[in-house]
Amino acid sequence: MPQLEATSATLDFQSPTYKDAYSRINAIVIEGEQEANDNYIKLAEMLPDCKDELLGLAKMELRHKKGFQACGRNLEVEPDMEFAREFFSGLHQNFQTAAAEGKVVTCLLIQALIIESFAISAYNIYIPVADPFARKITEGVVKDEYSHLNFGEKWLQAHFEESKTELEQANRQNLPIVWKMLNQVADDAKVLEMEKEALVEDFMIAYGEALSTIGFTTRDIMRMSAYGLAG
Ligand code: Y39
Ligand code: FE
Ligand code: FE
Ligand code: FE
Repeated sequence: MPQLEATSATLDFQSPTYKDAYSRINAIVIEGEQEANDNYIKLAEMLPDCKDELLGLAKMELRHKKGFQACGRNLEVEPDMEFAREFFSGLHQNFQTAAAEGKVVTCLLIQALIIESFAISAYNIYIPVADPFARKITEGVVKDEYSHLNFGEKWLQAHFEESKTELEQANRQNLPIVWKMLNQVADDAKVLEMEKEALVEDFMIAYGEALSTIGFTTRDIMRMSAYGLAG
């Protein structure tokens, strides 16, 4: 049987179990998009040369947020925003601290590499199992997320030598938080038929490719990817 048919036959988007899991996943995505908006506005202040481009990315994130709010309303799900704020608090705190210290490289790693790679993996894995309304919205959103990742890659590639040490340190500090977040969301994701193994794999492909584009060697990437994996 084709996989898409098998999938839609087993998922009931109106079941209490689905809607309960969706109330947290949908909230995570809404909160993530709002924080991405805030982060690109902050980055626009930190990188005046790229101000217009970054404010453009910030605007896209607000559109994404509105799209995902519509997905929740469509299923008559109330997003659990308190859960979502707690979910993002580690990366949020680290971004705020880095911004206050003027550490633009760390801010770019957190938002434009880590969070964007997380978004790309989650959205690509969600699309085939989403309800038809959310699928349409998410297909439009994921295209934008590649352009956000691309912004970070281009900037960090152009400043690789002077950014390398800070990137390694920021990776070491923030990658373990991502594994923690993935573990925290794994059970709810499974209810939506999104497998944790697939999320991890797609995240590492997007993030590893970005590190390679920026200038890290395969050996560097292997070493950097190992942080927090055990936890
Ligand atoms: O750049 C962006 O738009 C990123 C903020 C959005 C974050 C998406 C985080 C998705 C995690 C969902 C986990 C579901 C299994
Ligand atoms: Fe987005
Ligand atoms: Fe984005
Ligand atoms: Fe790329």
